[in-house]
Amino acid sequence: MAIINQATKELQVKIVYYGPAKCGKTTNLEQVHANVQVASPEAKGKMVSLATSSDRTLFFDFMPLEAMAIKGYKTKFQLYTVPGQVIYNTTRQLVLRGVDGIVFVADSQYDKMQENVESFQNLIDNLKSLKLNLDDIPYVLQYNKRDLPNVAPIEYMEFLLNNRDVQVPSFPATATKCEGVFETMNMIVRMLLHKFINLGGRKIA
Ligand SMILES: Nc1nc2c(ncn2[C@@H]2O[C@H](COP(=O)(O)OP(=O)(O)OP(=O)(O)O)[C@@H](O)[C@H]2O)c(=O)[nH]1
Ligand SMILES: [Mg+2]
Repeated sequence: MAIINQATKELQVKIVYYGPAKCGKTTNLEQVHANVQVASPEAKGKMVSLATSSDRTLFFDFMPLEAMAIKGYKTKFQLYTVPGQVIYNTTRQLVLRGVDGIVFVADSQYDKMQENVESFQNLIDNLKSLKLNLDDIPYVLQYNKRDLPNVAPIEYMEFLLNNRDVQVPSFPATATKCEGVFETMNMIVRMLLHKFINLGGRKIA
């Protein structure tokens, strides 16, 4: 769970964007970086892409973001993406270490449904290998690329990906136009802060 430094009143939260290759994870981060409104220039760090070839992430993308989201606490959000290509599984496991919240980005194109489902199962398996259970981690779904002509209906994607005991918030998106990008991020942030406040409350009590 998040790193809470009581001395410096700092909360550090790690959010990982997960999903199949080319579904639009890096694009989400690029849009956040380009369009986020911050109180001061220092609040938004540089976006770092480690080992990228053309538009494929080979290691991860990283972007830090600071906010005074909870009274008295400086909150540092660390946004990461994983490489979606199947062969980079060890890297995905590495990036998932210490994860607090997950955005699962699915590709809405009909012919990507199998890849979406396999990537979602891969997420569950990789969390298991870290002794984590998806049911214990706040996560949201994003159905990206809604601008394309050959997309599956939202209901079908919900049936495939949002079918666990507890349904989670899901958002249609066109990341290239920044549609749905902030809706998705704001929700995972809200869920994480909620979890933190509840934990904090219990600790104080
Ligand atoms: N039409 C359309 N294209 C998109 C959308 N979002 C992303 N793309 C394009 O899809 C391609 C892949 O996007 P990325 O953001 O690099 O995908 P990724 O999930 O980071 O891919 P990996 O790093 O390989 O896992 C790029 O050419 C994007 O411009 C969208 O909403 N609509
Ligand atoms: Mg990428």
